[in-house]
Amino acid sequence: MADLLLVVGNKNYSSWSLRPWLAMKVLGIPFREHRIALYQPESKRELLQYSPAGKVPCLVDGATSVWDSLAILEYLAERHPGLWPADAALRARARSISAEMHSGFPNLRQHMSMNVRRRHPGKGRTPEVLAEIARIVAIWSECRGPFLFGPFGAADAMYAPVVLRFRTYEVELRSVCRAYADAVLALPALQEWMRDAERETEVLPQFELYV
Ligand SMILES: N[C@@H](CCC(=O)N[C@@H](CS)C(=O)NCC(=O)O)C(=O)O
Repeated sequence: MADLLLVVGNKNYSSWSLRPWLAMKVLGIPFREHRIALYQPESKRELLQYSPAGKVPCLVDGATSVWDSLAILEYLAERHPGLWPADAALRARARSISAEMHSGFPNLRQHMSMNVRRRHPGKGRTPEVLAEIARIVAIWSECRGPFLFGPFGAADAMYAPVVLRFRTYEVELRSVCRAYADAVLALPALQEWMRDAERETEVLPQFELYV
């Protein structure tokens, strides 16, 4: 895995891209990154050069392409065991909440889309969103500290975009959940991602929900 290439989208908006990017940065896995500005006339053609799904993120390891954020984390975990907890029961829970995040929370995605540069306090709080936030609070309430299962791992990478959504929409958190979100926000790698997002100039109207 000497020459990994991670293809990502706009850092302001691409919640899926953030997951493997953050995991690789925090674990110190060397990689080159290639950013594709999404939803431009040439974007799809370029995406398809890397990923048969035509989406980011995509990890290229020599002749092997791995697409879809959870599959990339699993691919990395085969070589970096620290991404999942060593204990089998904890590993099962970490995988369960990661899969739950991967396939669930449609209302949160729709009404609180990731937008690092913006602040929309109080927006997006439909009853369905509030129910999904309550489920996330329940998951985070079992945080072992400083991250969900102690050291930073794949489950934290999966939930990092939610930490950024809660920042944008100023979702109030208390005690252990606040401490968890703050620990994720304080990661130098996440700070780097946020700085990169601030510097981007593309504005994608479909993700600018409340302007
Ligand atoms: N389930 C996929 C979702 C990937 C996805 O939807 N990526 C979006 C950006 S965040 C994308 O590439 N959209 C570009 C397009 O569909 O043209 C994953 O986990 O990686």
